[in-house]
Amino acid sequence: MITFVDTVVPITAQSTQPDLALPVGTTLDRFILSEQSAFPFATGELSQLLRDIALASKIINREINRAGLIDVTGATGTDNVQGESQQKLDVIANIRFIRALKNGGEVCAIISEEEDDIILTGNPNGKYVVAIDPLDGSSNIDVNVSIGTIFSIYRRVSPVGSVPTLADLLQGGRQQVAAGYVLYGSSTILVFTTGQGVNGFTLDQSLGEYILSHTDIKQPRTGSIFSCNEGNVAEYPDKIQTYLNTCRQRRMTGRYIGSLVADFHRNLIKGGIYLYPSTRKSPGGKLRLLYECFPMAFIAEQAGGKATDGRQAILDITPTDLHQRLVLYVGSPDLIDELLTTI
Ligand code: AHM
Ligand code: MG
Repeated sequence: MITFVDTVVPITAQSTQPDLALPVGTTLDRFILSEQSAFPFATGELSQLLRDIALASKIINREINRAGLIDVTGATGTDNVQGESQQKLDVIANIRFIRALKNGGEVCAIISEEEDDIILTGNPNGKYVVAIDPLDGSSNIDVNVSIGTIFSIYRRVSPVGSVPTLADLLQGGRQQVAAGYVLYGSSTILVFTTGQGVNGFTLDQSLGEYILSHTDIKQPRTGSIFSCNEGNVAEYPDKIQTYLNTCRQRRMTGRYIGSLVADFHRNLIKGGIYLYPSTRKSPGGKLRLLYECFPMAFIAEQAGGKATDGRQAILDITPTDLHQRLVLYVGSPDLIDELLTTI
C-alpha cells in the first residue's frame, strides 16, 4: 500500500477510522481504486471522473495561489446567467473544469453556474452528467479569503449514445452517485462521498497529491456555531429571526465567511448550523439547488448531518430548473431539528 504518513498530520477528534478504512496518508488514487473494487461490476469510469475533477482542482489551486502575481483577479466585465458579475477566476475555473470533463470522456453533459445552458461535451457515450459550481464564493476571490469548488455527479437517464436531455440534469438529489467540494483555504482539501461515507483529502503541494487526511467524517450531533449573513437579518422571516435570537441568547458563536464551501466545511468538522433564508432580494433563497444545495445535502447526510429548506429534506426536492435557487439550512442534526420545531 502506498502511504505518505509523514506528509500529513492526522486530524481532529471528529475523524474516526473504521477497521476496514484505508489509513490516513493513503493517496486519493489508491482510495478511489479501493472504493471501486467494492463494486464487482464497476467499470472504473466514475473513478476516472473523480480523478479528472481532482486534477482540474489542482490546476485551479495553482491559479488561485498565483492570483496576486498574474492578471487573474478582478471582474471580467460580464455577468453570468444569474445576473452576477463574473470574476476572471470564475471564468478560468469554469474553462478548466469543462475542459477536464470533456477530455475525460466519461461525462456526456454538464451544467455549470457560469453557463446558461447544458454543455454537451461531445462524448455521447459518456454515462455520467455533472453539475458544478467551478468557483464558489466569488466575493472572496480578490481578498485572499477561502473559496471553493462544488460538484455533483449523476448517472444519465437517457440512453448511452444518444444526445443528453434536460432530464439527465434535472434528477432528484437522491440520484446523485457522488458529490464533493474542494476548499481552497489555509490548506486545500477535497471532500467527497460516493454514498459510502465522507472522506477528506488534503493536497500535499510538494507532492502534488491529494492525501487522505480526514477519514469517515462525522458531523457532530450539535455544535456552538451559527452561520448566516447577519446583514440580512431584518429581511429574514420572523421565525428565523426568533431562532437566531435563541442562538445568541445561548451564547453560540456567529461565524460567516461568505463562501458556502468554507462555512459548510467548518460546521461539518466543528458542529454548527448554516442558514441562507429568503431575503427581499432572493425571496426563494439565494443558493442554487443543482450545484450548491444538492451536493452539500448529500455530503451532510452521509456525515450524519441534515439539510432542509424548512419544509422538506433538500435531497427529496425535485428540480424544475437548471439554475433554480433555494433556501438552505444545513448542519448538525440536533440544531436542524431544533430549527424545524421553531419555524
Ligand atoms: P456565488 O456562487 O456567486 O459565489 O454565490 C454563492 C455564495 C455562497 O458561497 C455564500 O454562502 C453566499 O453566496 C454568500 O452570499 P451573501 O454574500 O449574500 O452572504
Ligand atoms: Mg456558488
